[in-house]
Amino acid sequence: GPAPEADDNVRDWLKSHEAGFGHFIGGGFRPSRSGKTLVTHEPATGEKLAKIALGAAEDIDDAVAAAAKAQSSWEAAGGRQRARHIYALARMVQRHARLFAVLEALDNGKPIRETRDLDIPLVARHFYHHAGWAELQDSELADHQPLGVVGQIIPWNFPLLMLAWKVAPALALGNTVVLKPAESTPLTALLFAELAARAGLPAGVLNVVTGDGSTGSALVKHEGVQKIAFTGSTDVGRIIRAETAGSGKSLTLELGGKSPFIVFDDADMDGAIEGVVDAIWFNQGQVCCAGSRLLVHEGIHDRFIARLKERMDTLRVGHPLDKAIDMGAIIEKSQLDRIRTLVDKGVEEGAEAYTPDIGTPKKGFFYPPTLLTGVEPASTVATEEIFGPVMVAMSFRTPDEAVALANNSRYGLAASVWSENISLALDIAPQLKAGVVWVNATNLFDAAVGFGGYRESGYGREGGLEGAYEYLKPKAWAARKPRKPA
Ligand code: TXE
Repeated sequence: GPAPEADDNVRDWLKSHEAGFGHFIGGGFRPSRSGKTLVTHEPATGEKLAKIALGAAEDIDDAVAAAAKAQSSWEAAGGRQRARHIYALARMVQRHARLFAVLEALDNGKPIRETRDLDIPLVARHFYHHAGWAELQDSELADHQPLGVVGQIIPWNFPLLMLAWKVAPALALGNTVVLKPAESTPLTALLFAELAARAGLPAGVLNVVTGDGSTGSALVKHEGVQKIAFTGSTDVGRIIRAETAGSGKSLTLELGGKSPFIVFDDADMDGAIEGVVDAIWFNQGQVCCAGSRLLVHEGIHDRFIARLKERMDTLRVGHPLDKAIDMGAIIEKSQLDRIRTLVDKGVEEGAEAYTPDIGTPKKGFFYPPTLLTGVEPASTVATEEIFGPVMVAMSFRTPDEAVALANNSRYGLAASVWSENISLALDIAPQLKAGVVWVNATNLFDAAVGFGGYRESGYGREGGLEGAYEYLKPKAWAARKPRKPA
């Protein structure tokens, strides 16, 4: 393919931090107290990308202290004043959109087309939207109070977007934040912090402590933190739930998924094929709400699968900065190994695997788009989250069977229904156990809509009014009329 676009600005920025990135605490950068560091890699090449600080309990202490110190004035500033800061962050993201988009593509391995057209614009939209909530807080939400210092732990699949989902509502509604980015993708959070300070965000309001699971765990256990908001694996979600139980901390968890993508025999076939591409090959399938279980009506199953394979033959896998590619790199070697193991397991359990003969780069961590057909509903690949570019396909006979298959999961994040018969789609949608149902569409997100799961996909919502309430505590109050003196 064409040579990847070079980006001098991003390379310059990385070069200026060659000695290593610090934690962002109390408005400035500083190394870990222990002096310990971690190295991050570029998924597309496997080469070293940056050196970051490895945070431990004492760094979390510093960050929580800085947030606690900033809390009262941030809260007292009121909604109007906070809204100004949040609007400034939104504009700052837009002004540096290109820098963020290229850095995110390098750090995560996802296509620049996605970071440029989806991730970064959605990040800006989240800050604009939540600036609106800050404005309204003094009136509409006046009977609610901020929680205080909140701890936020985010994953690597949408690094800056997950920051926005968490930081925008928390700050807008008067809380202060200690954020722990994923160990493999901390760079856009660090750039965000650097630019936020320049955009005038008061010191201590947002703190970023980098590190791994042990750093996250120290944040979860810190007594000065009023709430933990976590997005990541279901296993870690379970640990955090246990660790916060009885602590009085609020908790929101956004965990894994195995979302169904249901195609009825009267569906618009071209639309549904493009829907599948978006559902499972967007971001290399590393999407919590990826439509990863394809349920097709038996009457069109074979034709649909044949068409899908033809479409797969046209997908291009390559360097994230190449604008002509559809899929970039997998985040790291361990995830690549996990995907391989699961696909092998699927074949062992009787499924047939299809991968187009399109080639993938030799260097770096790449996996081709893959389709497993003839999958048994109870098999490993039909029930476990693969978190990679692998679709598993099954067929159904009746709408009831489609619903039963769709709900046969311990997860419940999203679902997608394809039919030209709107009464059928509207009959199916409420029966699906999922936090969001898309009809003749997939992966639609907006800052105004609460996102979150049923069952083991977690609880709590991010975005919109429901998401705003997750960062507030309601206050009921009543007073007796003073008695008149006799
Ligand atoms: O997630 P982890 P990993 C799923 C997906 C993937 C699997 C493993 O199936 O294959 O998880 O990915 C921090 N206390 N998802 O290992 O470990 C960690 O440092 C506190 C789905 O990357 O859950 C990182 O910042 N924090 C998901 C964050 O948690 C801890 C997105 C997520 O990492 C911690 C990512 C601990 N004990 C993976 N251990 C989604 N819902 O979108 C780790 N962390």
